[in-house]
Amino acid sequence: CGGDDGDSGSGGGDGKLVLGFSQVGAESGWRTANTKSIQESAASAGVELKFSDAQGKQENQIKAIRNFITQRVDVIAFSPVVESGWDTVLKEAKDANIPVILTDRAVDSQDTSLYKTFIGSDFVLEGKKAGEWLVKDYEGKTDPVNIVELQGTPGAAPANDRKAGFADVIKADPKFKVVASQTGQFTRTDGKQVMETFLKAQPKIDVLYAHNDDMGLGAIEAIEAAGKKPGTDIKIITVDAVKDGMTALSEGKINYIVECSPLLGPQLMDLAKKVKAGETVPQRVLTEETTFTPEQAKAVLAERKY
Ligand code: GYE
Repeated sequence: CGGDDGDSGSGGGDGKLVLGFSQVGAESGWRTANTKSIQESAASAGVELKFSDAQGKQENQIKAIRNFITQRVDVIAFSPVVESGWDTVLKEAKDANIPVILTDRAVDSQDTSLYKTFIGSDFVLEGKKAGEWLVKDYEGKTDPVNIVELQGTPGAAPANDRKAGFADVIKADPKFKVVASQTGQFTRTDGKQVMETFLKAQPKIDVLYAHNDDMGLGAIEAIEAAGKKPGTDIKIITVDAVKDGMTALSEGKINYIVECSPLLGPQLMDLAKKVKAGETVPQRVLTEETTFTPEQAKAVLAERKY
């Protein structure tokens, strides 16, 4: 059906909505739960999902998006591995009349007409919540508090924003010092390795702030191997609240987790259908989230699905 330019996709032969989705990879428990949510809700919403795993590489995502354009899927959704560098391929999708939904992570494109909507968390707010817990925990104390930070993937929205939100809150009190901050790529392996180097290089670490549970869990192994008690000798704050993180929290090895929900599938299918039908959708759809202390983790652990 080449030659026509008006239609926004060929659709499935059986009238099913065809959704092309480019996922970041499988770097964390969060990501695994997110993939499962998207696959399961596509199946139950009767959406034909073309799923592509970018293995952490932007170039793979750009290729996948171009393939979706060639295949003329109805809607393209993706979770951008980094924030920058999307204008060209998004313009190609727009020119092909294929609507794009940003899922989980943002892009920094100035032209917001390049995508229909963005569904996901407020990562700055998550960083702020992490900082606020810390400020409260050290209330009334004056000694310096040495913090090490494990950042997510360089250039990714959740890494940039969780760092910024946290820094913004703790800067109000000069006793808080981030003495080391490095990427742990959102993975357990890197979290462990970078924490090992922090422990060797830093004479005194009071707090670890990890941008996700997996890096925190890797760091716990390094802390224990160094003969220290995670959660006691070094306080630990993480983001996500996946089951393994919540288990460590309930055991007192993590002190506080800021929740980031990976269960975006049902809302994504809903938005994809609306966008395909030409309905207007909000530019921004925010995920609802909470925070957990060890006591709260214990109370919900049994029912935690991911
Ligand atoms: O926090 C982290 C994952 O983009 C919100 O990516 C997501 C983040 C999540 O690897 O665990």
